[in-house]
Amino acid sequence: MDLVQPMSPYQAGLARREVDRQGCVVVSELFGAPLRDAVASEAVRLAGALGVRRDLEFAETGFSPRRMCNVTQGQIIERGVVIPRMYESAALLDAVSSVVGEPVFPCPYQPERFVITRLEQPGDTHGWHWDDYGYALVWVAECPDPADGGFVESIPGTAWDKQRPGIEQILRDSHVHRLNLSVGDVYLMRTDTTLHRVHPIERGRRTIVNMAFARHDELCRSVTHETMDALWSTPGIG
Ligand SMILES: O=C(O)CCC(=O)C(=O)O
Ligand SMILES: [Fe+2]
Repeated sequence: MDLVQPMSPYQAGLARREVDRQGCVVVSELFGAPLRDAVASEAVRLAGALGVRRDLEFAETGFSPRRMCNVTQGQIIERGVVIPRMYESAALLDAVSSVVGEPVFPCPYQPERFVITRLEQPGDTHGWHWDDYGYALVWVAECPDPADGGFVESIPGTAWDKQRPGIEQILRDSHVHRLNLSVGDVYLMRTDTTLHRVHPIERGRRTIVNMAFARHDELCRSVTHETMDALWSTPGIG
């Protein structure tokens, strides 16, 4: 079985237009259902076994809340098989590159390469933020019905000033796009210039794998990682 089923140039062009328009697009058709099931099962297993509860706010993102349980890249390498193998796949990099219309690369900062996040209590949310690198591919392993939250909200074409994030102002001035998701979906987001959050859940459980990819100019540029380092730090150490 091929791990990745590339899109035709026409489909990739449509998907790219969606990324330009709303910052993200569902690209589940790039992967067969057995592969998406395997990634989902591993994420659910690792979140259950290793997830660490977080309840944080960051000045760099206007004190938006992060209420969640998560699993680090190091833990996934140690105890996972499918997720690290997928991330290493050249076919995956090619598929993402063909959709976004530029080459993408494994994230130079290893801890940000792939992480698992679980929202599991009413009010849990991955609050408004930008990511440190250009693109994320997010695999949805568990997700409540959109009526119970857990959908993604996005504002593309926005820049992250870590000293003055100005999120309230952006929210006042912008149209907020909404991406409803179902179990088994995979979506792609332009994460460095899209302000985004996961709408708080009211019930149910939402578990995802986030795989991050860098743009060419991010490979040598110095990038700081304050929010990611704090959000996935080792309890008692970070
Ligand atoms: O949970 C999601 O769908 C998005 C997660 C996210 O934005 C992140 O991990 O940076
Ligand atoms: Fe993000």
